[in-house]
Amino acid sequence: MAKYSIIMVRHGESEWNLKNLFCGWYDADLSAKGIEEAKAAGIALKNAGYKFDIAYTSVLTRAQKTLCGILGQINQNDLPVCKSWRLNERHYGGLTGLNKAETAAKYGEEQVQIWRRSFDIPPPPMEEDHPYYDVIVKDPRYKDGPSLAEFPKFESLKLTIERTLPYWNDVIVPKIKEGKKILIAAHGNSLRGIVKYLDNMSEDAIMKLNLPTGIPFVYELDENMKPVVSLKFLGDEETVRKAMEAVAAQGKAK
Ligand code: DG2
Repeated sequence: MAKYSIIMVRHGESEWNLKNLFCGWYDADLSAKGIEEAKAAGIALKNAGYKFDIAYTSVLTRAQKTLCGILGQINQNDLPVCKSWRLNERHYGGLTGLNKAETAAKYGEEQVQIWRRSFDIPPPPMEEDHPYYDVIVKDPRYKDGPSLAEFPKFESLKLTIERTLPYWNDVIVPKIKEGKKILIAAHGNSLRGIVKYLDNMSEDAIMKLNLPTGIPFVYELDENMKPVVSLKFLGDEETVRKAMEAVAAQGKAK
């Protein structure tokens, strides 16, 4: 029997999703469509009657603005919000800023699929001469962590999960168990990590999961935090299916 329920949402479309660029820890803003997706997510939550006690998000603008857009719609602008780099997108390393379709044309769709969706094969590292190295590593939002020693130069999904799960287990789960109603606005891959963990998905199964932008999904959990309902999107099936396919297709050479 379900004891708890939690809502998660991948941010709305970002400027870099729109341009089809590997984004990772680069702080891309929401696109105009992304702002609308955030509002629509808020309206869907409002229509379903959701209210929250705490929200969690990453330190990246696209997730935070999505959260704000949602909170505006559900009249909860004053909701306590906790931000952590542990909910950031996976770090796309040396691929950051490259166009996904051009990268597929250059290295092959199969290689791009490995970089995007394999469980433990990371992208190439972001070297110090990378055009976005300084803007990311020296960003003051990371003054409280990660330390320079633990600052990622790249992340596979496995590595992403290793830094996201402690936050899930040590910070979010205790609040769920207190009975708090929780909303998480984060990223395609940090959320895929949580989904893989909750549903105990195989490495193969998680490869096939592409989370759409801006469509909230529900998990209902039993008293042992095991899912009773998994990945139930607040959107019609056809729209969700098409949105997932569009994300998968971003790695095609065109
Ligand atoms: C995308 C995910 O991250 O890309 O970093 O490019 O969720 O923050 O838009 P998000 C990125 P894929 O893993 O789907 O290629």
